[in-house]
Amino acid sequence: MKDEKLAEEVANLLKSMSGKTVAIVTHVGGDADAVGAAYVLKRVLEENLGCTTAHVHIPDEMSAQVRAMVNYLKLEVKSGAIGDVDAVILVDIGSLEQVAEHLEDVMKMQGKVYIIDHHAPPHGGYPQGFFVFFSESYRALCELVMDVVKLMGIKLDTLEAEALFLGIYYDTARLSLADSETMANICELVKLGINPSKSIQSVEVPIDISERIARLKGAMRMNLYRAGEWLIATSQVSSFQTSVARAILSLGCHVSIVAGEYKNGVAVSMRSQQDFFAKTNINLGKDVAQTVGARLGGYGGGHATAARAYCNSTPDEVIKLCLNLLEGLLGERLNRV
Ligand SMILES: [Mn+2]
Repeated sequence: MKDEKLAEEVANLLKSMSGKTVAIVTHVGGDADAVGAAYVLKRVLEENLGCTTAHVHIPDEMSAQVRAMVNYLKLEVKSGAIGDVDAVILVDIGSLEQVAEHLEDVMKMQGKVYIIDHHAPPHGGYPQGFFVFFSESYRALCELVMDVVKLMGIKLDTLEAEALFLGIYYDTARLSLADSETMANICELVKLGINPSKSIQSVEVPIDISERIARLKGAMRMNLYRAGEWLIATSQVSSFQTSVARAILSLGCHVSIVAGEYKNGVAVSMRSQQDFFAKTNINLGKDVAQTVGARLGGYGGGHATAARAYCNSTPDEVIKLCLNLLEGLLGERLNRV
């Protein structure tokens, strides 16, 4: 186990929910990892631990893939307010702003808010009265949930195993970041009766035409910079920034930064290659997204090679700051290619 002490603490937390009503809240829009973890936690709480009810909330809008996974699992997602519950569990959250429309409700619950995560807490930490259970040694939160379930001696059914598999599969970039322990966990899930290709097919949805256009426009509008051996590409699109950042990275740059208007401000998504992080130790979540969000009147966070920030600014300004930060971190000037 990557962090047995943490898994034990989470197990004890879940056991303490017996007889209570719980709201489980994912980050904005959810993703396979957040949904997989929320689904299994809900099932374990309700079926095994005597929790009265555990409602799952996914703030804001679900992507087509998240919706497909929710439907496949037949997971009931509560719309509307969190309401009157005994405890709130935030999963895979990264930063408090990720609860979006539920922020006010969550702040009112201080003392009864529990965060189960594999993201580092934001710079300033979480407010008083929030209990944080996290370890960055887990690539996917679903892997921590798997350890917790194992410690409690609970046997997963096939659909629960599939939910964890999907979370681990996508949060490890389709297993490309999986270590030997993760693969051993996958084997255990397979023994529970899952069929990986069937699970994956059930949540893979064809890319929507507007997302295709965003990716291609993003490529057309690209600016390219070089610092020594590193190539950094930037672009602007008015939607699908994350999808575009991923697409541009796959073209061959080491870092991609894609910004665009979002609600009343700007969203910026960034991605980097694993070897860029390995050699430079630049963590996009901690070193770039958090700083950009904080300096430009918003917030940001994420992982070493995948991060996002929301800012009160313009796309040009946001990209400029990202490039300045990278220049400083690399200690080398960026030149236009
Ligand atoms: Mn995750």
